[in-house]
Amino acid sequence: MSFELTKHQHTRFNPLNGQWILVSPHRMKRPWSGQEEQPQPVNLPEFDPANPLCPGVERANGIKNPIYTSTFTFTNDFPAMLEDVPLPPESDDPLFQTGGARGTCKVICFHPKSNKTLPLMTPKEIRTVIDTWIAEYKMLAEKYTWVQIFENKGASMGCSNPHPHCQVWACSFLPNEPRVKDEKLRQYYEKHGKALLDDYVKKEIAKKERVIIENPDWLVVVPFWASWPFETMIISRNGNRRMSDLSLQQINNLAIVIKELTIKYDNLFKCSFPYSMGWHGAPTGDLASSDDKHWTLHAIYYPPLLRSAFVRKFMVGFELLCQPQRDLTAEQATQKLRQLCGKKHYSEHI
Ligand code: H2U
Repeated sequence: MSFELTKHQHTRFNPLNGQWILVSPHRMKRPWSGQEEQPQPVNLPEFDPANPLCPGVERANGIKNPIYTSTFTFTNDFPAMLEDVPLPPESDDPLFQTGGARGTCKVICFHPKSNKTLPLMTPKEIRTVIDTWIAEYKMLAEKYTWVQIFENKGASMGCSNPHPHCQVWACSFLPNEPRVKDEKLRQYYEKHGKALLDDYVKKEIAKKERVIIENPDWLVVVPFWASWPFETMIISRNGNRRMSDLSLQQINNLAIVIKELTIKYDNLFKCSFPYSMGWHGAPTGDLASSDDKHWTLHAIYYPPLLRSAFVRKFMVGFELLCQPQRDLTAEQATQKLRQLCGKKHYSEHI
């Protein structure tokens, strides 16, 4: 019996974090359940006077939002990090180490209407969101080592408010994920003289097995090492290292890619597809001037759904105690996402 990637169990290496995942394709009774979803209508009102993210509504801190007509950014009223706080004393006990943590947290509303999500917005409106990301990023990058732009979409991903929005957390330290990624990317560059993700993009374009969308500026793939069933990455094809490097054309093409990918996601199970997504690029602040040739700007989407709008994957048991495991291979997930329409949202048919 000879080995087949989509048939036989194996492990795959994630070069971005040095971790392995277990792939068990034989557990898929059939390559795809073929289950037809009942479309999930989105019944949110355009405006909810009780929603503190809506235009003109008073937030928890008593401040009234402006009647905004595009994006709107404010400092989170319940920030996980404050700018000016005392630092903990240094400890020489290896078992009770602490570190300083200063930062700020912001909320960016994408649109004045509560019933809009990125796939339902126009490319021009999405461009404005990207412009806002870049503006916030540039501002915070001057002071902070890491600026994390992220969107939690859907209650199942911990999103506390249905109004379309994302968050930006900027901090004085390099958090775990980017710290390990920085190390791995640097080691690869030192060994091969090229950026890992630049090489990866070239290889994925040649192989075609995991490509969902490509244009001259961006590549969307289900990464070879994906652990969530429909995990994807949007990777810069032009060696950008940070959000702040993007040209007008790259921003325009990114808006198109985000719309297409999120329409595909929504069309997969005919629901407003939940996910946690965010951008990773070279560190900033005190690390901005250090060597960053090993970095390539990219976004990662981690969606929890597995089989339907209601059946999600949990990272528990073996995954929590040992390593992530998946049944559906990255290639099967790619096929499914690739063949879905990325132009027309399912709700247009309801
Ligand atoms: P999430 O839905 O991803 O939790 O983001 C909403 C954020 O909005 C959340 O972090 C903030 C919450 O702290 N928020 C305010 O800052 N002020 C409010 O009046 C309500 C919500």
